[in-house]
Amino acid sequence: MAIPSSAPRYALTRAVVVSFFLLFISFTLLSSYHPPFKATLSKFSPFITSQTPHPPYTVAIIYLVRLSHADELLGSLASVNVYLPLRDPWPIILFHTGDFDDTPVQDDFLASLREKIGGQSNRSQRDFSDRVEFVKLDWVLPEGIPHTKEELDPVSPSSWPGYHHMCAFYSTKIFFNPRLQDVTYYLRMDTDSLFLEPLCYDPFEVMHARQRSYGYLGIGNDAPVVTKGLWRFIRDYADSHPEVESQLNASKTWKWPTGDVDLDDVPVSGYYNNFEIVKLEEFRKPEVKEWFYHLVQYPEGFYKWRWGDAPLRWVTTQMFFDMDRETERLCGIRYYHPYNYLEQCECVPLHP
Ligand SMILES: Nc1nc2c(ncn2[C@@H]2O[C@H](COP(=O)(O)OP(=O)(O)O)[C@@H](O)[C@H]2O)c(=O)[nH]1
Ligand SMILES: *[C@@H]1O[C@H](CO)[C@@H](O)[C@H](O)[C@H]1NC(C)=O
Ligand SMILES: *[C@@H]1O[C@H](CO)[C@@H](O)[C@H](O)[C@H]1NC(C)=O
Ligand SMILES: [Mg+2]
Repeated sequence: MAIPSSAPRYALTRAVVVSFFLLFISFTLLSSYHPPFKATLSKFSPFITSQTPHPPYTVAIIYLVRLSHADELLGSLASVNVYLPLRDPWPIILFHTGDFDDTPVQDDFLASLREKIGGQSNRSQRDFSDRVEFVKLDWVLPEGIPHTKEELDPVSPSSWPGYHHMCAFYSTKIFFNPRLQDVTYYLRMDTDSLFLEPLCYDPFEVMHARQRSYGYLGIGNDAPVVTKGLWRFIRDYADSHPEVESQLNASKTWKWPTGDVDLDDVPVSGYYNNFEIVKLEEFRKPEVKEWFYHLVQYPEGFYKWRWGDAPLRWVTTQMFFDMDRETERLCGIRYYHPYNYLEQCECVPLHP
């Protein structure tokens, strides 16, 4: 297995093999796990009339949430409610790590949401708040790395381990979450993501009509301080996977660092994936899974070096997708998230 040359040797312990194996088992279990998604959908049957046949895909709007950021989340949800025109009332899934576990906490939050978006609305439509689901995640530090901050000495220690868990979750685990098993597309939002104006199309209809695998708003890059070792890790993977290397070679938008540079000074591009639309099955293909296995076999990547989900999403799409045919820059979405610099492009309706 190729790992960055600077990597401490304790990465390759038995424990890592064990956690790799557990992940493999959980991936395998997924094929036999059927979450109650059909049942959930039927909740919305008032919507599905003969005029609106069921679309050939399913959708979930997903957030990773914290009770401490509930107000921010309410604002974001309210913007989804008013500005996102969706042909169906898709579920809104709030992934949390325990702080939303108690029913009174959930009920309080939903009451605040109803208050925020105008209370009980027109009963011809199911309330927005009825579409909200809470799904608990169990975050445990992987084996093979020290479990204390002092010993591990992570980059960005003040946000460790929550932020680092978040990066690992969105980079690899999300695609295999049991709740998303039967979901075709997810839309991710952050609690600090906001839609600012109505959108002139349903973005899932666009993804479906154009057969896209990944929808995004813009591209930036992470600071080199949080991508230490990542270029070398990618280089090693390409060296041992010729099909990945030729895909990268063929991409017009992929640029290997050139010249006499310290790789750790070269930024890695990244989608501003605090908004993203993902066609899940495309990220579950065997060759993509193999890349994810490789990442989780090197837990220092997320937990010590704080590699982010934004650059990793960029690298993953570049490695496995035809960027022209499978990714879509979604235009006309007026959107705000701190520190994202989005160039606007015009909103063109899908069926003008
Ligand atoms: N449960 C939980 N969620 C987190 C944690 N850190 C970040 N998140 C969530 O992950 C998403 C991205 O985090 P955010 O702070 O917005 O990161 P940024 O966009 O990179 O500045 C947000 O929806 C946060 O609510 C954490 O420690 N625990
Ligand atoms: C309820 O929705 C229907 C159909 O969209 C609309 O005609 C009606 O005016 C709405 N009523 C209220 C009270 O908002
Ligand atoms: C990719 O490009 C590099 C540099 O041009 C070349 O050395 C390498 O052989 C190419 N690899 C594949 C698999 O096409
Ligand atoms: Mg954010």
